[in-house]
Amino acid sequence: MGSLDGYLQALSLVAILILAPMTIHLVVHKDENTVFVYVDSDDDSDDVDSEPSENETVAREIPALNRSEVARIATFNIKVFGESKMSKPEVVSVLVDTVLQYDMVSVQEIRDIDQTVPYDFLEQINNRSNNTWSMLLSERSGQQEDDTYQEQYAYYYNTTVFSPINGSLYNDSENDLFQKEPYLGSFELLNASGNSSGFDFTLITIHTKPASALDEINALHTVVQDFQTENPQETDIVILGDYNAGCSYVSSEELWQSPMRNSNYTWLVPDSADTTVASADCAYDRIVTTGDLSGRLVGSWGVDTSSFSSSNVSDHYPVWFDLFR
Ligand SMILES: [Ca+2]
Ligand SMILES: [Ca+2]
Ligand SMILES: [Ca+2]
Repeated sequence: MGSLDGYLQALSLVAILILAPMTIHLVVHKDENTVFVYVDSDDDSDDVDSEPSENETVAREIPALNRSEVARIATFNIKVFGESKMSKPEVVSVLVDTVLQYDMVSVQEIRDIDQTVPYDFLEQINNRSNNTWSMLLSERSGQQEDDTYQEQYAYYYNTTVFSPINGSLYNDSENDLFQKEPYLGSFELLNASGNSSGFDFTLITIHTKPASALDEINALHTVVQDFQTENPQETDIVILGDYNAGCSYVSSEELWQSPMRNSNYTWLVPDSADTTVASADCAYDRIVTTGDLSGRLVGSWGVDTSSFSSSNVSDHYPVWFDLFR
């Protein structure tokens, strides 16, 4: 690890993906210190016109924006976030400081049978923030008989940046696609004056079961389709979380066969990324969007390796991306 880890950290990247079969290249623009995921189609046979396809690759320069010009959203698996971790002030302090780097944090792996930890954590965040934070908190996910254990998901958000619309667990009762069904949260983005920006969007967060990671990643496409069937007016969707999309669980080749790699989706975190605190390079945590979120997707993203380095805090780093505010 090390070199690529730090290297990706310093860079920004946008991928607009197209239909398989295809190959992926990392292109370094030395001047801009910018990396794009660049996608080539190997199959031009269906193209009626011989010109380079308009949708072949849509990589773009990422504008340099001040932090105040963007809303920054992270996904963060806080390993076994329960009473034990919450009782360690030094760990909680790091977690609070980490969350306050962002305007919203989608948290996975809250594991507290009493369900008090997410509220205690919110209180700690508000004790240290100049702004008021709130959360959308899921029911305990994983309630079906074969689901073996339960976790809660939460979206912690700065109320001066986001206004909640609603949240609900995906209804997994019919097909039982997930061990821990994903949690959908819809928000409105506020502008710097605290008024509506006119942009609303839906987050879908997931913590896949490692042994079923590929099946559950593929099933996220079904979740998106179901959501869009019920909400045809909402096209701005971000699917983020601990996909377990790497190392021994899922290969890059398998991901390229996934319906989540169809042309409707943008993958911000490439298969070569490392989102884990341990030395192995594993791209477990991912952020995928539908298109460019009505033009709100900036393209800047990163793996937050600077907030902590101890596995006492988590075995995952936060991974973040920006919206134009
Ligand atoms: Ca299930
Ligand atoms: Ca929208
Ligand atoms: Ca690592």
